[in-house]
Amino acid sequence: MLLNQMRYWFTLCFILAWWDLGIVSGQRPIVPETYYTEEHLSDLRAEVRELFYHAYNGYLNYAYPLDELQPLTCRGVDTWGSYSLTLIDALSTLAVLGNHTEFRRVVNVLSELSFDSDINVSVFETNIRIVGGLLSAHLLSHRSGINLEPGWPCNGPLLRLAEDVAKRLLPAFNSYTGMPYGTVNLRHGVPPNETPVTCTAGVGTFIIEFGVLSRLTQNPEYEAVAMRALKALWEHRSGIGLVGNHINVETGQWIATDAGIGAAIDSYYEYLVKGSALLSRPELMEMFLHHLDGINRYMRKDDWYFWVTMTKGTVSLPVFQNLEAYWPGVLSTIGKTSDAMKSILNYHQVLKHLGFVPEMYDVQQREVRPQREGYPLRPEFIESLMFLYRATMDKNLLAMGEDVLRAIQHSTRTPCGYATVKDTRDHRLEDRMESFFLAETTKYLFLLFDSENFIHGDGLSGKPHRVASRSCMLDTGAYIFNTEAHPMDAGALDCCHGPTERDIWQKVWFPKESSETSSSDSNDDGVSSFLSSPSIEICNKPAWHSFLWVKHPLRCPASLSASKTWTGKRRKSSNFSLMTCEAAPFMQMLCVGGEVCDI
Ligand code: DMJ
Repeated sequence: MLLNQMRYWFTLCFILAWWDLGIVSGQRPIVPETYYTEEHLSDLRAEVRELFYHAYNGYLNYAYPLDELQPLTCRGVDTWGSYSLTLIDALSTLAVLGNHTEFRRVVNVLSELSFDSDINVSVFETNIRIVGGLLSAHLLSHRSGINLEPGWPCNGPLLRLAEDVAKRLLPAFNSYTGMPYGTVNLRHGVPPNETPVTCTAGVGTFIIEFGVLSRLTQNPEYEAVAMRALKALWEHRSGIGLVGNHINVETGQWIATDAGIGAAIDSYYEYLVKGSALLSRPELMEMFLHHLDGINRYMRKDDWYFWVTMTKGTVSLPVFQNLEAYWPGVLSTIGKTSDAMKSILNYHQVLKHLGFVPEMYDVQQREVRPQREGYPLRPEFIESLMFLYRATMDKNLLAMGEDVLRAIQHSTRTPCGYATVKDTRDHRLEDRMESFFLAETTKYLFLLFDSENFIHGDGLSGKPHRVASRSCMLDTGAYIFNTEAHPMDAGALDCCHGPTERDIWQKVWFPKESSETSSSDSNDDGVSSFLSSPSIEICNKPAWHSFLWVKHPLRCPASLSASKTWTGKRRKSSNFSLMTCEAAPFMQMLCVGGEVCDI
């Protein structure tokens, strides 16, 4: 009996150790190296392609021009804004799939679209899905054979459309703190009686879209409002480096103080990392790393991330949310692949248990949380698989991706599309197909199985492009995905003059005055005093250069370039590296794109 028990424990320990060594290090995979041959992968790509078109055609046939398809009743419905949302959200996926004919057709259709409507919309959703979708399509349009306007990518019809929408969102940022309200009316601005309470992600998820807009159009306003909102959030972080999940944008008071990495906060963290790389802003990466310390210290338990109180860090909710599953993807892009792998294995256990990752899973009880048992076809888990696979090439990640594909095909397919799972315990369906299914879930699935896709360029080659006297390099693989999976080619930002750093910060600090003052009359003293405020350092001081080579150094106002302005809460150790060597493959792509280089 004792011997049997010992044998059992010995075998179990052996299996666990093997599992840990094999999968976590990526050296001895469970999936044999011979599996996932090119032929197999080609079949998987064909299957994802078919899946995409089944849903896309279902939308066109039954729902367009309304926002979304109702896949059980085969009808359409307006959800987020009455602006043909799914069509715009799906556009960059058409480019990734290489369907240039349909891409061109949709671009033509969009030229008729007007956003001058008397409707209230979510500032966050409109930004990530519509502004992000249009900007990404604008930057990808050179691939589709569209006749480009002279001066592209610094102008063009999709850019103008994106700017038109962004302009309609700008009134939301006119709050006392600079953090945006959650809703605007596309014609009349912030509705009277709008609540001043916005979620953290709703404040901190603009720098990618608004940064790209400013760099392409030379109008500093967009990047400035996004930076101002980020700065305000940062200044309201707790003493242990965490942020809550809802804040009053007029007073700066936290209204919901639970801190996590998921719902209502998620893309704030994502945008610090991606915004830093896309726009060569190391200060955003430093902010992220500061938060990461707090997250690892207080939230991380056995590679799950629990909700904790933002000031004390005590666990308030020991759950895993589907929306948290983007986190291993973010960790992969900064080189923390081992941490990423451990969490993805946890999440995969949930998938194996229920078939899908539910909205909320109680880690201690090992069951779904009541009221949060659905799966609305979200992308986060597959998104992380894709990023982690690019970083490790561990074929177990392909197998996990195939698990997702099988589950979607088996349980959610309907005669005209794919439907939300209402309850992951019995796979009952509900009549909704969110637009992110075509923007993100299908795109990440395809990209997971398509190593040769142009998106995965290795940074060693690109397509030179010239606009007037400026030259830039396109299509190097330096693609940064916004949180709706719309890829932005970082190299394209170098094609346009963009505003100066001074113009941007002038606007951040003097939003009202600067709209009436040209940058040449700028007030040096004012800007300088802001730059030296004890919050974030916005210029690239020597300390940064020792970690990171920035090909185009951040444009500090000349008067400040020699000054030492850092007085904020700096990490004690000065020898940490912003981009670890493990992150080099990812950063290399940005390097050729003219962005951040690895060290
Ligand atoms: C998408 O709209 C975005 O990925 C957002 O960041 C979170 N929610 C959905 C997908 O789940």
